[in-house]
Amino acid sequence: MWRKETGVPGISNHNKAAPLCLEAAVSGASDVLEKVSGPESCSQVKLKPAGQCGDEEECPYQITLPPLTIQLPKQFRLLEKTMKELQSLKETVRQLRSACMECSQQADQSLPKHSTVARLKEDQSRGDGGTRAPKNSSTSNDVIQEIQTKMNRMSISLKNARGQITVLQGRLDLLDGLNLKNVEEVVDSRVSNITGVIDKLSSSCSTQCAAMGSPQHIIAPRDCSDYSIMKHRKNGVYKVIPDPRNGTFEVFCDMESYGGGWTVIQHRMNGSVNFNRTWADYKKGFGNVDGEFWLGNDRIHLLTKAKDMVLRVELQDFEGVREYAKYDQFYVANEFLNYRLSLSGYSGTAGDAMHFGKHFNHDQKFFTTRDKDNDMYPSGNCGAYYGSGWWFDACMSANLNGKYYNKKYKGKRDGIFWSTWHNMTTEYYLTNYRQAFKTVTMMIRPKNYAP
Ligand SMILES: [Ca+2]
Repeated sequence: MWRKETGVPGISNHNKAAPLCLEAAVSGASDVLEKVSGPESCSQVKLKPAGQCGDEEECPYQITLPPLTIQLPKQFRLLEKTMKELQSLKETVRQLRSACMECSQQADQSLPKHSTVARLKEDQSRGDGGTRAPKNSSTSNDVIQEIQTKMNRMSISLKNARGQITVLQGRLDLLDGLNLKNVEEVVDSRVSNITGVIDKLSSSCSTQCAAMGSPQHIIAPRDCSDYSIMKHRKNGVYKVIPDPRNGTFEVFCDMESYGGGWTVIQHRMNGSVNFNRTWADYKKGFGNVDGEFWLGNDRIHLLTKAKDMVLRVELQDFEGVREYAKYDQFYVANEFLNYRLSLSGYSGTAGDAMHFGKHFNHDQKFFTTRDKDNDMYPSGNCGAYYGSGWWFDACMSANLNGKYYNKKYKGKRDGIFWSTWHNMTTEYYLTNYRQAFKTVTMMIRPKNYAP
């Protein structure tokens, strides 16, 4: 129920003649307004004089009326609500109209002029402007349709792009899943194998070329085994030419031990030569080939690429004990591949110290010197620590280029080392004495050599 204490708007101005006004307002609308104050409220009506009577028989009186309460039916409230809704609807229509006008203006501006002009011309040429909707409206409809089409196209492109992104994301996830280290290892070993094959091919080619170019058909001795075949049976220094393009150099040949034909690539016998050397020294070689020496990584590479080579390591301690380790395959890659070592097929008595286990394996390792760290030890340089150039892992189970000790020693194991030597297990602690070796020899011979 809607109540009004002081009257209905539009009525309050006529408070002085309330009954009259009520009558006026009620006339024709008696079903809307209802006077609720009963007859007894009339007794509260007070009338008192308000001044002297005038000359024209009129006397001023003041009339006081009781408060008026009017109850209106709920339909009246609905009416007001409807009015409000109508008002808001009107406002919405107005806003829509203005928005529509703005929109069509923008579309006209953004569209290429020729298309609008063309469409207008088209409309004019049809001559049906009069019977159709006004031209402006038709044009704006077209514009809206065109925008719609463009938006559809953009939405499709967007959907396609999203699809492509999803596919790419999938591929990225796959790549993430691959262990990069495994990939590196596979690539490394493939490169190493390929390099080996290329080296062999290039070597056999250059040998053939040299043989064909020479009228006497004399093949230059590529290593000591060629001298052995030519019946040279004496140990000593010989000139070899493993690759005609790289010239000759001197090597020491062991023609007497184990069938002869051995090209010596390293020898230790008295500690007269310092083996704690730089990359350049190990590359070029140092010492004297008829004394202590390292033949040089470039030369070792040339010798092992010319033929499939076998390596024999000879060790002798200060008690005169001799042991050996033989490897059926021995190859040293070029400098570009950091003279990577390939070594397999062990036999012998000294034990396979070059493949000590999963964590100490010198096969497929790069050469490291104190000034060039290619080892597998991330927080330091094994070459610098052990004062040697070698195919270090992280770091070693064998190191034939370590320091030369004249007798057993204590402390850092930086001497000549072969971890599988028969009594090596007794020197686990730093307080123990370490094995020292009197002589070490590394020598190679072609795998198919027949003495
Ligand atoms: Ca390192």
